Amino acid sequence: MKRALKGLVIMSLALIIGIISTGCGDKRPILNVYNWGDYIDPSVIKDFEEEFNVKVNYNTFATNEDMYVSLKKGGTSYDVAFPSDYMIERMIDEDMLEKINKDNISNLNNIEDRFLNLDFDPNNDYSIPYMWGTVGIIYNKTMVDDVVDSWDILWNEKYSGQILMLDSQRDSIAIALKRLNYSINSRDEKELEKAKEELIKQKPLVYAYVGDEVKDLMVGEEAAIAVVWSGDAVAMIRNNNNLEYAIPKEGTNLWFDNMVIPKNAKNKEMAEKFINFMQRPEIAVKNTDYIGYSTPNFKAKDLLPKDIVNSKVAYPTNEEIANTEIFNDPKDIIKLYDDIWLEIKAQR
Ligand code: N2P
Repeated sequence: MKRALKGLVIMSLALIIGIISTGCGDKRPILNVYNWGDYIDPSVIKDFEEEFNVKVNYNTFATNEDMYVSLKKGGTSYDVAFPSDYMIERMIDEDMLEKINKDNISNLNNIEDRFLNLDFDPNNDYSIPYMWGTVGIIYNKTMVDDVVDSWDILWNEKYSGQILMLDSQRDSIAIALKRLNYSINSRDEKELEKAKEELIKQKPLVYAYVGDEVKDLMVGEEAAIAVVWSGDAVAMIRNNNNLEYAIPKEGTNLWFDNMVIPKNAKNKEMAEKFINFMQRPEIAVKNTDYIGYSTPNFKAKDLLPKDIVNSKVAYPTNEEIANTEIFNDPKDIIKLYDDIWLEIKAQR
């Protein structure tokens, strides 16, 4: 009797372990995707899972630097990630990316030429465009009575406690550099030091350094001015028409977020299917419409409502982005950037 009971316990345990290890009977292959927060229409993940009979494990990050650190640490091996230009450059240099077989990305034909073969990945061997945009200032017209055409407004004491900055080292340092009329890719220690001092000086005026929360704070009129990525500005203006977006006259950053396959990906074939899926016109439209960001996909653009395509925030003219710079990887001076950021964040 005792023996029979023991056998039963062992058998049930084995069964339970079996069920847990196969994910409650879920035999679908897994695709691990690592993207920015608020950067996809969740129904697109479902659509992909259903069509390809795969389970998508979806995780998010807030900045390129966070994404880089977690990929370097290993832990989860991701099949698809969404870094920006300068971070792609770095990841290629550090041999962190798989080459993409472009024969499997037929929807690359839907991408406008100006988003292809950019310096950070000259043949798109490692990355396929997802979204693009600018960095600018969003402000509430009922709370700001100055003309917003310069980064200076972020240092205006009149708005003390009502200013939101991006919790992103590269973007914040770039703003301070631009305001001083330096390049956002400055490698000059003195220039970088000055940018740091300016951000430290500004800190008492700053309500908070924020990520995706910026949208709720600005829509809810809890702050007057914020530094944002253009797509978030589109999303915010949709929900509060007191808000307006401006690209400062000193110039700004023009950025490109692409999809990549990290080196230790376990499901490269499915990763390429996912990347290609994301650039199907109707899928790109879903994402663009949901998140507010700008698509590089001209076939998707044709399907978008006219007011979005004509939005100067999402689709600025060449003239409006003439005074922009694309980030480069700081390479050997990355530690200087990291140290500057740590020092700024440590200030009270
Ligand atoms: C979305 C983040 C957008 C990424 N929350 C800008 N590069």
